[in-house]
Amino acid sequence: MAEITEQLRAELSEALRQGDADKAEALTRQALDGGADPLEVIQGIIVPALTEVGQLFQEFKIFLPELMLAGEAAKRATAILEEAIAASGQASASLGTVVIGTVENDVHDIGKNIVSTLLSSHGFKVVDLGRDVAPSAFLDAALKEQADIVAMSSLMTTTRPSQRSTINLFKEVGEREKFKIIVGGGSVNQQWADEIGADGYAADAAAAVELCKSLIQVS
Ligand code: B12
Repeated sequence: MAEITEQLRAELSEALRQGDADKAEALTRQALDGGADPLEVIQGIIVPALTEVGQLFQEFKIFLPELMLAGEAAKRATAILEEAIAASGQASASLGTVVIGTVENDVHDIGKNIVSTLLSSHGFKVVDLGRDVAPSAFLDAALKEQADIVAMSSLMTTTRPSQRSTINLFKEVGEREKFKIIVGGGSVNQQWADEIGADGYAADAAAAVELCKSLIQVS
């Protein structure tokens, strides 16, 4: 994989911060054409740029319109990178089924989409329920799809309690032991995962793949 030039790195970061979706898309294509590793573009450029945007938003240095533009630019860029990841993935036998979604009342789906794509490209069957997914919808899908793993993303401290409610619902109906339940997203950490009785937590998409493999004992 080719190194991403400093100039391209700086220009793409700036396009994302500015919320210039056309430029972000063009620069992402340029990076891929130059042989960049799509995951490195995500982890090394897009995540840090969005973290910075989030920080500026929190400090009232930018406002919702700018946040939305940056989100849209990042979404366009990651869609291209996800395509590249999907195209490079080997279509092997399914390692297992993962039902994934962003929890109720939370519309952040950029990170969840990256996790979905990477799991698919590593041989998992992924059933992506989208965003704003109610606890009952996770349960219904897990049963219907005979999932091995249920994966919940949450980006806000205000929505992460929904991960707990979902796990509790699985318990209430006596279905908790059938599934491995994992959590992730910007508002989540290992401590939270332990507190709510999840089977695992991972900080990024590559770690999520390793976690899923370890949970269903694939080496
Ligand atoms: C882009 C963005 C938006 C976009 C989302 C676009 C989209 N389609 O996703 C828009 C503009 C819509 C948005 C809206 C809002 N946002 Co916003 N947003 C962000 C921002 C800047 C980036 C999020 C992101 O995409 N990061 C990049 C991805 C790649 O990272 P990630 O999601 O963490 O995913 C990685 C890992 O966590 C992991 N992962 C993710 N999911 C999972 C799942 C599993 C199972 C596993 C194992 C791993 C895993 O893998 C991923 C890849 O490595 C964050 C800032 C931040 N620091 O996160 C704020 C942020 C999340 N938003 C915030 C807020 C407040 C809002 C709004 C309420 C603003 C408003 N006043 O309306 C609304 C919420 C609307 C709603 N009901 O959900 C706050 C939340 C604060 C809190 N309470 O915790 C943040 C933290 C900004 C801040 N610092 O204040 N937002």
